[in-house]
Amino acid sequence: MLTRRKLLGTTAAFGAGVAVQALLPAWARSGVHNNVKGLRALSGTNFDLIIDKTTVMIDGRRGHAITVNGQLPAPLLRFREGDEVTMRVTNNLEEDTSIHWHGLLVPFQMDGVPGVTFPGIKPGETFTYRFPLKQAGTYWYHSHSGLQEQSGHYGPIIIEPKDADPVAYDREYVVVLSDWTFEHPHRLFAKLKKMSETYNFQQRTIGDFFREVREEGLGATLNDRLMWGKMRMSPTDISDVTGATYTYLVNGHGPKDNWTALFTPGERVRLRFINAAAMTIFNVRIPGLPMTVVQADGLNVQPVEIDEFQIGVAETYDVIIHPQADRAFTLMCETIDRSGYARATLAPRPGMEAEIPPLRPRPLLTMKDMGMAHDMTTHGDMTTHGDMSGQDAMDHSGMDHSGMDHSNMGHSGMNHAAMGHDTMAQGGTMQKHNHPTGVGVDSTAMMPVNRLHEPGLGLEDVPHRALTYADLKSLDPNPDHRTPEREIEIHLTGNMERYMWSFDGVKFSEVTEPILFYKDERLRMTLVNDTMMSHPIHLHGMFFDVVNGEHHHKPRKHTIIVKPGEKLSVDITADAVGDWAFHCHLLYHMHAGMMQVVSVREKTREKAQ
Ligand SMILES: [Cu+2]
Repeated sequence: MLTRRKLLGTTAAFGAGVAVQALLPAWARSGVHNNVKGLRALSGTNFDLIIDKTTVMIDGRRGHAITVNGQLPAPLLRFREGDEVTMRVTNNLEEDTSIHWHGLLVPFQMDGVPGVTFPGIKPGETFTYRFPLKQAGTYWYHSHSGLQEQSGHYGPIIIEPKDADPVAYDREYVVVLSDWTFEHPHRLFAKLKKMSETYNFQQRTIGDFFREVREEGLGATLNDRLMWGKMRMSPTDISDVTGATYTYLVNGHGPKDNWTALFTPGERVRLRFINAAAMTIFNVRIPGLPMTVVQADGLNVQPVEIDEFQIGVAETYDVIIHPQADRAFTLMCETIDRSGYARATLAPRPGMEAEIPPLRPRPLLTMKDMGMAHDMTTHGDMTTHGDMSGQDAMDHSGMDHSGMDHSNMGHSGMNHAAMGHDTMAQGGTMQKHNHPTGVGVDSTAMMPVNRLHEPGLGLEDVPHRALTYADLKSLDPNPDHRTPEREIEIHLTGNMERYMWSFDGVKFSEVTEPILFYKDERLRMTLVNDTMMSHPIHLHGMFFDVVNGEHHHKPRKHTIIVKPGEKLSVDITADAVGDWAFHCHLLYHMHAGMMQVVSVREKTREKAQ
């Protein structure tokens, strides 16, 4: 067994540099001129995984990680569809741990969420997971205990298809994106609680103010500032943990470490992107090289060629690239708030590098991100604007929606035709909020819109093709074509300033009942994002069929980003009896309460009670 003492001994004997390469799983080592296939990834049906504390080097700095078999990221597990696998997980930490198999359809007792599906793995204990593999594709695994995921407890999974792979490629690499901090995650969380904008150093400056006054006029600029000030929000508040503390990693390598993947010009290379970050949404591009998306969240999609995509925390995308030139390319993974980047290199030979594009200007939030679909900031009629900031109508927390006088809002004076109401797929009227709106809810979206046809915050105006959820169509027809019998609406809520996060205004520790699904029913879940942040929402045990059109090739996902001010729907077939975690995959949002339990029960039994 690999103990911590032995690892430290290794470090002392060989020096940090050598030991660090040795700590990395073979597939994550830099410049290995080989396929992932055939390397020392763990494969087969029986696995021993040891959770321990390990010293790691990130961009030349020493840090303390929680690792699996001493590795950051954890070993690549290579399974085969149809096999039954057994994983013996031993906890060498001084605290409880767990492993959740993200996106895998397993019996709920094997799902690995402490307090929901099992008690967790105590220090010194070994827990045996055993389940059949019902699916193929790219997935990952991570701790569901405390904040361990932030410290390195995550790794990739590839499940080989039982039948021929519809995707042709000559070589493949796993690209695990993550965010690393040298701070202790609990300290980081405490700081967020104390002041949510601790890490938001990208405030607008007085220079910005005068530039805006020049462009927009003094009245409009002041009104805009007043409105943001009144709401106690900042339009630069895109991520609540930023590059101020994070180093962004590709396969455990910081930007300076520059993880390099080799190719021979003319080859078709499959890149399996996994966003294993705790808090970071990335925008991924390879300047000079188009990418063809072939898989999303483990399931094949109809190929779509793009130049950039946004990947939410916990999502996966497989892309094919076809580099012809004998030159290096930069794999550029810019954070959504543009406060930093993860970077790797694709090259014909080790040691080659390509230019790193500069970070693009940070995006600013708009009124649309507040669920004000009219996007009033872009309207010339600033009297409406002024009216709104001049009354307490903007104080959402204290607002009585039922009694709201719409004429005060200046709707009558608005040019509705010019506002793109046709895009309001589900939200043509004022949004209802039938949930508690106490101190934990500092805003509610009044006019949320469907934004599935938008590529994600900050990518609206890029001069190239950026992937949208509306572009995704599953390769196979959806297994269940039934029209949903029932719709449930769930609001993503929060109070940014107090760092409170919840569903329907109730944080997880105060939830009294699970969300009930009935066995084998087809239901529609509509998500309304009342906050100004993008939340990657994840349901365990079942896939979401993303309602991006009235066809039978809806993309099936385990995680979906709900954009600020967005209202979107997913259809679900409740075929997995048990209790399932349902949460925002931003780690500190989940930790603060943006989590619930979905309970799938037999309807007859429920009625009998
Ligand atoms: Cu969230």
